[in-house]
Amino acid sequence: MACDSICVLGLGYIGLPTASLLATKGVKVLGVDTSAKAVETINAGEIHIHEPDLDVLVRAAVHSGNLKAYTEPQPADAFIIAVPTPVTEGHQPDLSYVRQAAKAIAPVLKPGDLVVVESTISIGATESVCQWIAEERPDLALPSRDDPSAEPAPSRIHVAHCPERVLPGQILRELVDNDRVVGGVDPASTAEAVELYRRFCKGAILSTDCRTAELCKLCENAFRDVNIAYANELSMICDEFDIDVWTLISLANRHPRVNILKPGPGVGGHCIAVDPWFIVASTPETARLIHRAREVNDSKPGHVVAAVRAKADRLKNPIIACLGLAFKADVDDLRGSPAVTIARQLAEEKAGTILAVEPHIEELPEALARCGVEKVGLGDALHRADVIVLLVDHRQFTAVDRHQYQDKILIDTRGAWR
Ligand code: SAJ
Repeated sequence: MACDSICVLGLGYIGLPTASLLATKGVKVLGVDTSAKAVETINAGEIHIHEPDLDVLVRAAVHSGNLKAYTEPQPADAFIIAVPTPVTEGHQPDLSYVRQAAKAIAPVLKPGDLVVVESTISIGATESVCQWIAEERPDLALPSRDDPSAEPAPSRIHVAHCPERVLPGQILRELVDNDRVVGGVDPASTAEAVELYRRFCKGAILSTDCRTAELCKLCENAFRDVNIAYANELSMICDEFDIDVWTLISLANRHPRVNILKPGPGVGGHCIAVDPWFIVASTPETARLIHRAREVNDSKPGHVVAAVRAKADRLKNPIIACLGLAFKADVDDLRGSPAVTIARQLAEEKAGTILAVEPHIEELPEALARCGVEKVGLGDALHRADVIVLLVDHRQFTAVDRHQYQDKILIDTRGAWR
């Protein structure tokens, strides 16, 4: 494929690193984001999100002249859609951003172009992208899964799914090193997309069809969710019998075929706690285990709140310090964080004076500030609190010597102070 220019839609945690990486490989990249502020920041060679080393990469990409950001899609040879796909309150996939992106690129598409969806999507959604484009551009021939051997028409475009798989905090390394799964709507689309990813991926590029690629991404995150649910359920069983779950798991994991994950305050972020719902929404009767695992993990913050209250309620005017608000260690991302849910619930239930320590953010989220949570530094929290709840294993917290705080009640939801 003669792919001289790539338009990346959505310059967030996936789109911006991908766009910058491609630009530093000499490809002309046209980044698109609906946020004018993000576009302005990127064009100044700066970043609007936090990810290790991303600032250096973006600066290099912009200064090379190969990356420029816009608020509207630009003509290119290939299009990568990396926009959010949240779930609604009722746990239904919300593909509206993907639909908007597909409709937005339709006017600038030309025969021979490639469209790749990297966003996590429901089974069948890559084919929906074809349909959304066809509605805008009846002059273009779209690939068909039902007729893969159809003769390529001169007006044909290619459409594929290549789900992103990178771990926040390690995005730049994983973007290059991870294996990628590429599923085209037809074999020609798969082949075109494989070529594109070969340009910057060192990992294997694995070809399949679009539906398999869609479910592959979903089942990876659901696998993780189910396994974390198992660990979380065990932790709740252990609490009933006064058994230390960390000791239990470390013993069980000495079995050659057992590898239990870590319990925690719940599962957060915008991937593992979200993607299993895509499977449940498509197959509500069949995806029973996946559904139940989601419920188990979602119940864990409430269990932690009850455990904190069981101790704090015995004290008069207790001061409770919540260490960490991010969804996992050493990131600044508070999206879907169980730690935020716990701090908020403790404050709303008036369990005591609630202090929160989060070294990665400047200001408390509005929802926490509104219910009276106080943001303090680590030293202040450790000094003032009667109850210290470790919610995130940020390196600043795991370095704390718990033996210095024997006179306080310590609740370690991450097993970091063992
Ligand atoms: N967690 C536990 N116990 C564990 C592991 C994780 O409680 O043993 C919790 C974390 O604290 C966090 C949540 O699970 O709240 C998710 O964290 P994570 O680090 O496991 O995963 P994410 O959400 O940051 O990234 C995942 C990755 N998927 C898999 O590992 C299968 C990543 O590769 C995906 O690209 C990403 O989702 C995504 O974008 O879908």
